[in-house]
Amino acid sequence: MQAAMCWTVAFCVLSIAFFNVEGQFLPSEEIIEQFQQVSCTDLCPLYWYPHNGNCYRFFGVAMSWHEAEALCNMYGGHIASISSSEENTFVYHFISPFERAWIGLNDMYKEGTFVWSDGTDETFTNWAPNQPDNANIGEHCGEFYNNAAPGQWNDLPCNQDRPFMCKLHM
Ligand SMILES: [Ca+2]
Ligand SMILES: [Ca+2]
Repeated sequence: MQAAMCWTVAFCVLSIAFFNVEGQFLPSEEIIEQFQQVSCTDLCPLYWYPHNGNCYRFFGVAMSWHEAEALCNMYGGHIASISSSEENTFVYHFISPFERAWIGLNDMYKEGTFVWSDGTDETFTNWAPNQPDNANIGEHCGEFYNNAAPGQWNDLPCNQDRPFMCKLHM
């Protein structure tokens, strides 16, 4: 995947690097400037990490699920959805140093019916043992659980503060 991304970047660079619209060779400063402005569909915005056609950005500042979702919305994305074991491993790689972090899964609209905030079908789940349990006054937002269940999920009150990963569908 990394190699594919590099080839994509290389193609984008080459498409603008050698000649401008008048057919003149561009000096390196202009190449760099135009590269920063170029829009290639497989490239992610600055500070966003590409993976399997999507872009991801981890935010280490803890906030409520709704605040996190609103921040992701500002960038045109959502709290990361996870649709496969492979994607779960990828996202957890960024999150694991923080131990617990929000995911986009929630059942705030209908108790027990979990949906992803970005509309992804719930085809993959990775709940920790005995979760989701909707404990106490109710838990409606999903998170990566603690290190007792690495990479597995728990439902939690949405007003708790957690770091999170945003995801852009490209
Ligand atoms: Ca619930
Ligand atoms: Ca729970």
